Amino acid sequence: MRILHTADWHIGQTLNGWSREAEHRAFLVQLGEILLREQVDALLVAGDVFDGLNPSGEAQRLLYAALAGYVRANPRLQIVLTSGNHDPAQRLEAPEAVLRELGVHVLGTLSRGPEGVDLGRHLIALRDATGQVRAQVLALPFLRQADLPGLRLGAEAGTEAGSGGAVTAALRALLAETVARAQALAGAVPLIAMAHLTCAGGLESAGAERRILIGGDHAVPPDVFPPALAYVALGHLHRPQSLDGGRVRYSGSPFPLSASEIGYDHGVTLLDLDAGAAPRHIPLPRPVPVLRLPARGTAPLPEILAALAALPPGAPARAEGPFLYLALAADRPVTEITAALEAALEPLPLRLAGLTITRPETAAPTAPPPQDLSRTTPEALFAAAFRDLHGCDPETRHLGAFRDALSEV
Ligand SMILES: [Mn+2]
Repeated sequence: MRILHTADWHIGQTLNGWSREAEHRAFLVQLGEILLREQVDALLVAGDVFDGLNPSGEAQRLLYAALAGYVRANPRLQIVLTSGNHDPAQRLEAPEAVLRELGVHVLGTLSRGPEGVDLGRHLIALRDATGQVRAQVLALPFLRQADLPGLRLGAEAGTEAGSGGAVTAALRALLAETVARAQALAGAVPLIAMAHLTCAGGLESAGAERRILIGGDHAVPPDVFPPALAYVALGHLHRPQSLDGGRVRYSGSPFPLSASEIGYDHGVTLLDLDAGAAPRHIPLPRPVPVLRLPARGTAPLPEILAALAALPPGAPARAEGPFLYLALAADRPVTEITAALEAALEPLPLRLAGLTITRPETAAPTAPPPQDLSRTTPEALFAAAFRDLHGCDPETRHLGAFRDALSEV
């Protein structure tokens, strides 16, 4: 019995206006090959299927075509998709009735019954090739504040730490009660969970995924997942990583979704229930290179231009070319930098994904100490700030604009 765990597809994502559809298409093809090659019985997608709350027709077409292809290639394949914080929860599960006929379960929102979480919907039996139930999966979507009974009282208690503790306590209670009922229904077969949240001890993917859980900056410890869960398939953090000895795991996203993720070993996770082995990470090739210049920190314009000139020749067309993040240290006026970059990038088949221009940090120690405000003028402060930002004195038109603004204060 083999289960493939993946998450954070972010179908429909764009970088600086550039579509990533070709990369998603390539990933979905690779995934189909892995499903067949590894003889996977069940595919779990733990949230952030789509990148935004309003996925385009193309994005939806891509998803459903891939799902149909997987089921066509292996009619016994079971697929479970849950929502992440990026997904349109209601829309994701709108085609639920049709997908169910194909063995595809989609859970965007948490359903409750008189007993609590509706296990008729959220507990899904996974069968092996012979049709025997070999595992049960408790499929939980991204949880919102209203999904955690008792949270509101604790959250209103005040402090950040207090509300974080309240989230953990409320989630712990929900999982304890739900898993206990699920375990009773599951009987002897392994119980697996899917969730989309930040788990403490997880390595953050800086800048890309805020610590989001139920509208706050909260991370929960891995032990909120009761020991009765043999495996917890998580989504939300884009770097593949194991917690609690591999029992709780982030599969990571299939490819970098921001500059901070370039160094991640992106892939999917294969879980072999019969072998009883640790989950196995299957790395994925990058459909398109994602570059950052420089690799770390910032560099001045001449260094960046030299690095651009040294890049190996890439794709024939820019629309398929590598993504490029640039981080420059401002050693001259910003307008001069952007003009030089535009000229340097024009003939290259690169897609600019992001550009930051910052003052070099070495400027800080040499900067004059803060002045006594009574001994300076607003205009002198403006001129100093302008020089600091652009590396030259403000022109008459800049001073004129400043005086206009000052007169309106
Ligand atoms: Mn995500």
